[in-house]
Amino acid sequence: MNVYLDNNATTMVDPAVYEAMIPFFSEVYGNPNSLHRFGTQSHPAITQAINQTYKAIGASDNDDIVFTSCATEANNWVLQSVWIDHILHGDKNHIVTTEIEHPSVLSTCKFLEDQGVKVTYLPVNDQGIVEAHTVKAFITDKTALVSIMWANNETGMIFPIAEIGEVCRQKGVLFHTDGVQAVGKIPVNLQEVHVDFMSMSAHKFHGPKGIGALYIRDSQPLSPLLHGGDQMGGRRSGTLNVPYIVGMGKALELATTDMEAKMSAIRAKRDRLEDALLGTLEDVFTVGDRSNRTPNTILISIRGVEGEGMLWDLNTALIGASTGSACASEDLQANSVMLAIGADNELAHTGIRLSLSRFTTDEEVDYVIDRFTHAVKRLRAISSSYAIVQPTEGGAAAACGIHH
Ligand code: C6P
Repeated sequence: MNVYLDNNATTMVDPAVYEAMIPFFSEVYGNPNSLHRFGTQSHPAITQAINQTYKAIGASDNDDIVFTSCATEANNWVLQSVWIDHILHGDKNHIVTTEIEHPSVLSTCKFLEDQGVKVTYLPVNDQGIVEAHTVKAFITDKTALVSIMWANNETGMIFPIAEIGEVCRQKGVLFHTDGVQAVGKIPVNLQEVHVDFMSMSAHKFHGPKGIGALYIRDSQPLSPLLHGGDQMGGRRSGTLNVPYIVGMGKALELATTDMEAKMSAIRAKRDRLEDALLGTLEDVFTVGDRSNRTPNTILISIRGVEGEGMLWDLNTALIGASTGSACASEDLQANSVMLAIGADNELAHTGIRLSLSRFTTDEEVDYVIDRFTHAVKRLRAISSSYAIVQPTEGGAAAACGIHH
């Protein structure tokens, strides 16, 4: 049996999404900016995708949604353009973010620090999130932007975005959230929370890779990152990627229709898997209270078992998982999110991220419980260190908010 449990890295394209995209490769292929019918033919499908996207995230008519090549582009765009508009050409000099953002935010912040911007990287608490009062304490009259993810890609922990948005609104500071791991997994309604900018990526919710979007509240000005032919109302130049835009709209519609039922089904499988692993194995810990986690995610630590060794055994059993974010999977560093939460170095080398999707079956969950348990026992049996590595009473596991 092949089991894919790395859905926070990327997802399978839903067959219905693929079907919807096909005509726009070889039948309706005109440039949507052309005035002839080959170009204008695609307009209804683009409009439909835009409407599907607005509806899925609760955007209103005054807001803009601009399609990008990915969330990395959307994150770069917000941070770099706020720097240009409000720091280079304004009187601000400060950005607030967290220690555990995706590298597309953290590396851009490092780049901006090199340009002289002051960046505050807020530490996370033992649940791997930042509370609104902490954000409030670090906002100054020089703060141009707060950028905080909606849900973390490694732990699945959900940040209090409504409260943080309210703090930013009261303080008059722009608020960007990286919504990549939230959109399509948990309800996102931008009429109910105050967010100025939100990044999304279609391949995280069964859409194609290579398409994302930036939501912009109330048509706020934001200098473009890509200058050129003034597509998307001048916000992002470049010929529209019609098949992928159609795919993103369809994927969002599918993910958010009957969302509660879809989420409950995934959550039930995730909880069964988590309970079985925690119930069967000694010295294993999962990160964060699961009532505040995206319903598909488990980050599990296994004392005495290196994450990479575990991945190898799982891969041999045809199970795809990860030690954390896919873009950090080629180094053998400790999991930086676990370290930020307070895990010790040894524990932070043992994290395995299991992320399910609506296509994960009960049979697959049973198979993973069996093979995972087998792999842990095998690796511990050949480990020279496991026998002497024992958790201390109320020690690292409790201190880092890792739940047993
Ligand atoms: N995280 C993971 O394994 P792109 O690649 O641009 O579509 O999405 C980037 C991105 C931005 N923000 C968050 C919170 C993300 O999780 C990701 C992608 C993958 O966790 C690949 S590194």
